[in-house]
Amino acid sequence: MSVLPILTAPDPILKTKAKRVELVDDRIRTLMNDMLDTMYDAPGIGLAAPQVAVSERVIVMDIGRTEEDREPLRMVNPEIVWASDEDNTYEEGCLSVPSHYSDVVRPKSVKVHYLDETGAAKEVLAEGLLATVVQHEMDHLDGILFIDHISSLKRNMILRKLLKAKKEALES
Ligand code: GNR
Ligand code: NI
Repeated sequence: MSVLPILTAPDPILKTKAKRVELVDDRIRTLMNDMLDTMYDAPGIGLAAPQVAVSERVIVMDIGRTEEDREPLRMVNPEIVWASDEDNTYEEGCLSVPSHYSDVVRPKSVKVHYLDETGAAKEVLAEGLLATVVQHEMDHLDGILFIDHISSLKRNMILRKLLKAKKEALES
């Protein structure tokens, strides 16, 4: 049970392609549980390991609406094996891009292959909000943020503001 610090952009770790996990062991299971603690604390509906400074292909999600019916999803080495032709637009945010939101267009549904916390191979058809979130989290594993899907004008404006906020936090 640990809430970990969340990196914010700009940060080189958030731009780095994460490494595949070779073995789903206690270290990975502890990482996933700490990521869930961090995600619920934030609060957020998804979190990727690079956001907590671990450059490995691990993501967690929970799109449950209440604290009572939590349904955590833990995925290791996720891969999209099918994506719908139909797209969907969703206003995205990111714990690593605090206070900024933008419409992002992505496939409406995706089939994702992954390893669960026991190392077993699984497949899930993600639709609706889960489709958006799983693609957002998988982007993090490739060093991609939602702002990389919007216009460079808007992206650079957001990055300038985040950098300024970081500098001011250092000075104070
Ligand atoms: O908590 C989050 N909400 C969210 C809303 C719309 C699209 C994607 C997300 S994921 C985000 C948490 C996060 O930054 N995960 O990487
Ligand atoms: Ni994010």
